[in-house]
Amino acid sequence: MPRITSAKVIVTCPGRNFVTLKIETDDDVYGLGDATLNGRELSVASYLTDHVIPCLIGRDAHRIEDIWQYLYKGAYWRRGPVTMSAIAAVDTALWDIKGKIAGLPVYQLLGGACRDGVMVYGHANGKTIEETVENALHYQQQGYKAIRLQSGVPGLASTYGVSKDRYFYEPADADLPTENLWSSEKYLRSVPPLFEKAREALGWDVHLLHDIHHRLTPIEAGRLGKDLEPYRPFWLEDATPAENQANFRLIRQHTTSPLAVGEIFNSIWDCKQLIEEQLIDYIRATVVHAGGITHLRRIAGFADLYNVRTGCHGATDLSPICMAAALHFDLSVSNFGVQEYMRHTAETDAVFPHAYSFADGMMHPGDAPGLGVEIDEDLAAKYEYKRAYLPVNRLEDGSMWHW
Ligand code: CS2
Ligand code: MG
Repeated sequence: MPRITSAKVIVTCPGRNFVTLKIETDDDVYGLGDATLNGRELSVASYLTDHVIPCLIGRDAHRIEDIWQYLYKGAYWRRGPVTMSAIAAVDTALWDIKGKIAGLPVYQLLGGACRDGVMVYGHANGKTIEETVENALHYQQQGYKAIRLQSGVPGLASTYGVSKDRYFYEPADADLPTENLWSSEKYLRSVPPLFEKAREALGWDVHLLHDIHHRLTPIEAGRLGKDLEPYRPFWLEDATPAENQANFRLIRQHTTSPLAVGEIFNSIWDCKQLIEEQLIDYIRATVVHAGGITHLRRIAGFADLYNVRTGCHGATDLSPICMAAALHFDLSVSNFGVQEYMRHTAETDAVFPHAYSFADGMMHPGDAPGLGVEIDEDLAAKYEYKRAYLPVNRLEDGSMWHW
């Protein structure tokens, strides 16, 4: 058996912060797992270094399920983003090890490919509707079959999802949170014309997505969903905060626009009611924040019973290791829907050389044994951790709002 001999956490900042767990075995095989929690990175690094790594030494690296249960049940304190990101990092690294020892890409261990490639969606955005539509046309020309549309809101200085740079969107933008102003009224007026213009320019053979980023009340979300129905959105994401899962009943009663939620979920319990009452169509939980490949498969298996498909989060704060793990999962899971793909910068890709590839709107994890991602530790060491926070959001009267 491959015995775990050592493990360490690597924190690096090639343009943005990433936390990586590296587990080594006496077989000379090592595995990598992403442990990045945007804006709270060092808490997961400490959780791993101070509390998890000492418990791993000497264990059989092949016992993935048992180690998952050991870390989840054994801590007594269950769930939460820090705990679940740490467990995810261990789990991901162990799948990487198992694949390398077997000489197989991880998707083969998960049952093999059940599709030829993974449909991904890209992010088109702009300050105005015209700019966003123009940007979306570029994505369409590059072969994307699914495109997310986010546009500036007239009367608001800035909004979620609109980048300063044309192709790279990085929300964690300052060493203390910047403050944004928000108006749901202004926003609600701006989205239907965006979709109208986008359909005119892009036609109907492309999926169009939109992220509300938790900013509406359920009844407002119901109205937006209804207003967008003529443009057939692929999904409306994070329409309203989901701590109270029953809130989605109200949205569902008012619209047939498909709903996606869950990038901040970290366990099956965060979406149990949403799935079992069929209040959503896509579950956005992903490898790093929802307990690794092992737990994500459990969520997907449960979702499959209710015709809910997967749509893993894939923003730039999820490292290439998470991206690779998600692609192995996506390729092998029966109820796959779509995968988010926000390209990393060249600096990040150089630190994490990887086997996954993009062509014609589809991605593939590649056939290297394990996950097919490396970390260049010398290069990683050159980029020191730099505190960076997501912005906060206030209404125009100064009240705190959901970002
Ligand atoms: C997002 C993210 O990709 C998305 O849909 O909502 O950009 C999200 O804001 C960040 O991942 C937060 O860390
Ligand atoms: Mg989102």
